[in-house]
Amino acid sequence: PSIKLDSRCNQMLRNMEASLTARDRVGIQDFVLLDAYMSESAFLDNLRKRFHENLIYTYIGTLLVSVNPYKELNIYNKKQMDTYMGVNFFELPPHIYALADNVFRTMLSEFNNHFILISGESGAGKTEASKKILQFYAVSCPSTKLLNNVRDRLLLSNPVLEAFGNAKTLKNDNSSRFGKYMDIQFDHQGGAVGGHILSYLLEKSRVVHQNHGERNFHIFYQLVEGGEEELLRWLGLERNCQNYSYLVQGDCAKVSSINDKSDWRTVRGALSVIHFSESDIEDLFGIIASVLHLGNIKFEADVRGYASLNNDQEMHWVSKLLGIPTQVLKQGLTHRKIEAKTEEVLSPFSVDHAVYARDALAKAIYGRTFNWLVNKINESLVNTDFSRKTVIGLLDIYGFEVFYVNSFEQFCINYCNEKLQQLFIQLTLKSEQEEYEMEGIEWEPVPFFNNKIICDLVEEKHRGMISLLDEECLRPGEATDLTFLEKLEETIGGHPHFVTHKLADIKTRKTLDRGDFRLLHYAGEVTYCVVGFLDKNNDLLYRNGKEVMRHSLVGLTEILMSKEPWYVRCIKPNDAKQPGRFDDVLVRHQVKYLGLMEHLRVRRAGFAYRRKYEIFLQRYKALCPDTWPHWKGTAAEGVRCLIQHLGYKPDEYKMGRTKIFIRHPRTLFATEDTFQVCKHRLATRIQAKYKGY
Ligand code: AD9
Ligand code: MG
Repeated sequence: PSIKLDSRCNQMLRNMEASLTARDRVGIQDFVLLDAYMSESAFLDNLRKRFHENLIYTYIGTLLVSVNPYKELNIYNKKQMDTYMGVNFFELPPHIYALADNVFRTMLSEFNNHFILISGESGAGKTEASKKILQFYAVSCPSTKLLNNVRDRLLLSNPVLEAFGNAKTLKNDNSSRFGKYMDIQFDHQGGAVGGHILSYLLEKSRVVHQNHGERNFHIFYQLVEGGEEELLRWLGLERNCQNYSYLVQGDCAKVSSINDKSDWRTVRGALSVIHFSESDIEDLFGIIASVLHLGNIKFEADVRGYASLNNDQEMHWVSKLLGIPTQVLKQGLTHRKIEAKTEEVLSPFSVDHAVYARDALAKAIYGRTFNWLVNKINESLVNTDFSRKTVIGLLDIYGFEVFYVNSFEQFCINYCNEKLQQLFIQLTLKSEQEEYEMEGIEWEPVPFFNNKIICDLVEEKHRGMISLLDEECLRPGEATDLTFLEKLEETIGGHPHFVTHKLADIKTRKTLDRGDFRLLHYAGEVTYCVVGFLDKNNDLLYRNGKEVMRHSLVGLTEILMSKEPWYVRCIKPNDAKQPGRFDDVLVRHQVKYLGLMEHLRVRRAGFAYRRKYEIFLQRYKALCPDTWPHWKGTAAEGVRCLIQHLGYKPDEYKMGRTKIFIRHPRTLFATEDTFQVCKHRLATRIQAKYKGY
């Protein structure tokens, strides 16, 4: 017998060793489950280990950390979706499908609204993550013919919006150049019945200018490369991107990772599915082509130095495609109309002015077309049935970015990210800790950097950068980009997160050019060149009314605050867009500014679940003979009685003033499983009882 025992012990030891080696190799799948206090280096080690094993997902509780693999992994297929459908969150390895499924089932059981906030810097994988979630719902939701129509339109809105709103940048070959918030609406059985998309701040300047190594929006190249012969003839286009000045400024019309021809076919097919008639499609590409023709219009100085035009061919196409008489177009591009008391006077443009007017027209046309496109998609997703629905919102905006030269566009994008970080902080680090305090739960506060100070610097009324910029825009003729910079210096020069050349040496020991300012964002330092700020802001003011940037973002924050949040934090492993490369310095920096360590600390010390006593008791009271069917005392006493009956151990939960706090999700899952069994038994018993009737 002792020999037997020995060999069994050896076997057990071998098993333990194997599992330890496996854990050593693949790391742990939920940071919260690590027993020891975790250092940043240990956090990084775990991420790196998993990354090299192609395990790109790791949890911090219910938050999903995703590291961009920069290669296709065989984990996004129907079989995987089936595996994750309806399974408890922590039973399987971390996956974006597990998160999507958990959100979906929580929505169904609690009948409330949710949103998934996907964040991370440019190229970290946000857009891919949002597409994976949408694909999961498309496959996992109940399907009928009607629902399938909605599903197809939801799915196909993606390639269309990406074609018109994404472009190759230095950071990402498919970079989102607009912010997108999408609501998917579900009926009470979980069928996807409709949707709605909000778009934010499209980077229109890209239509007329691209930095070296970058492209214009994909759709232009798709049309020129993939458009049918007949269509191109009708639009007056040649099949050569090099012929169009708006397409070649970045000197990289061809990108190896992009197939414009096949993308064209996808977009063309998708447009038909989302209710675009043939005439809509003709109009749409007529306008896109007109932008290309506009870009080729050149001006020469006449004898008096004013702009003159002699591009008859281009003018002909623009006026044909936009339906504007050539004369009117010509005049509009070379003259300004000044309204005097009784008459209109035409004042001629210089060549520079005319180029400016041409570009402004191209940007305006494209911007409006994009809005029209979003509206059309929304019309096709609208649900006219007024019965109550719940929604899952998906937020995928452009990520934080720093280029060699950063302008107004980066200022807007980075401010957007600053706001989202603030929302994350408010909902997780701040309110979570405040809730423990309010509920009287013993709590050691976890310190964190609150970026509210930077949000305020940008958006504060009267003193914030946006207010100051708006004010300068209201002094036409007098104000310039440089007077704006001076005003910033005067008003916020002393702010710890703002630096101009005067103070650069003292504050950061790095010099700055006269026309630059630097912001110390939560995610890092960015130096902005002030040139163009007034113009671009004017354009926003003109388009959507005053304070558009702050309004649209405040509106978004409100939309999100009313829903239950879930998080995907995307990490970019290297700057070279290469598979298998994990740059420690780069990842460490992201782990830091994304607040992942703080989140982990709050999560580890805190409680994964909390429920109001009344709700908890109502749902689970059938599991204890003393609370079923009616509990006479207070809800808190009822819950105490119930969990004692269920055998909760003292360190698994805490009783707050109004809520029960449960440390690990698995405790709640076990209770929920028992409840499901109990419900099933009850239903069977009732069925048996009434069988005879
Ligand atoms: V930006 O802020 O819009 O510039 P995103 O959206 O964060 O950025 P995106 O999702 O577009 O980045 O990912 C960039 C590229 O990384 C993709 O085009 C893919 O080539 C690659 N990627 C990202 N996620 C995955 C993935 N889960 N599997 C494989 C991926 N490749
Ligand atoms: Mg994106």
